[in-house]
Amino acid sequence: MLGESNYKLITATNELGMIAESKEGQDDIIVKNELHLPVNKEVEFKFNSRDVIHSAYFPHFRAQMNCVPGMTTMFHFTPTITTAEMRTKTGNDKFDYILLCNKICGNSHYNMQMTIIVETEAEYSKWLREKKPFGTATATAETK
Ligand SMILES: [Cu+2]
Repeated sequence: MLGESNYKLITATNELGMIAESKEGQDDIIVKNELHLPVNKEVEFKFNSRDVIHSAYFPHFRAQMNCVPGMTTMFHFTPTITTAEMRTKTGNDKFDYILLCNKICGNSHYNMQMTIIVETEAEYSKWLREKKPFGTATATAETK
């Protein structure tokens, strides 16, 4: 369950406009440049936009979804091949799954990209444990 947010609350330290009092948001993890997913587990993506229409494009997963101001769009899928397995399969030890914006949305369009690491459940759990949930006093948006 994701916490509630409002784009009007977006600041330098609250990049998603999270509502601090939202009970569901206390355990939310906020990431910036890298998202980890456990392999063979269904993932639900929900998208919002604070300004214009963007398009979340996952070329390796053959998936794309518009991100629309004022509404939530979503899709779900199950990643079945880890990043490590893909590096072996493709013979490219630098292979990464990526998420890009696929709409020419403005000045920062070139910078709208994120790496997605698909990994084993154990690796994913370890990554998750290292993250500070939104509700902890010292948590701010990760700036990796
Ligand atoms: Cu864009």
